[in-house]
Amino acid sequence: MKILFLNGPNLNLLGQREPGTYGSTTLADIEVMVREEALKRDVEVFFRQSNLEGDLVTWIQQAKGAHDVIVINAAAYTHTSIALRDAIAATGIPAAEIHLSNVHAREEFRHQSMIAPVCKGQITGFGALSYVLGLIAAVNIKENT
Ligand code: CA2
Repeated sequence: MKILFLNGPNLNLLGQREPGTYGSTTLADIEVMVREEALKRDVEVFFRQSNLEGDLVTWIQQAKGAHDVIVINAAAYTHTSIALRDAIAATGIPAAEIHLSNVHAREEFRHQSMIAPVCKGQITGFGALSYVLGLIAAVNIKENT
């Protein structure tokens, strides 16, 4: 089973700024946590981050035939990107949306997700644990599709 984790803009800054909102764990630390869990489940994990919308679109397109499930923290593009939504819908690869913070407890503009309707579900507000929960959800999605 191959699971692709996609990370959007500014998530490369995790652990360096705004620890009150996003915690003090870096994206590299989160990747280690996810890989430890993946090992227990005999799952292959691929981690990517970009600040560019087009990179994320390309990786979603390339996942077709290469990965079983996408776990995506699209960061701010969650709330704006029809391109990401169209890419997920077009490839037909099952996807799980994840967030570190609880987007529904924050500013109104974060309550709307462009990608939620084309994802299997949303995990939001559990900090770094959202990524591990995303892995568990992805395994479950794969086993049930
Ligand atoms: O809670 C999440 O995971 C978000 O996807 C994070 C995005 C935000 O735009 C979404 O509404 C919710 C922001 C990622 C930016 O990450 C930073 C990390 C450290 C310092 C500054 C930003």
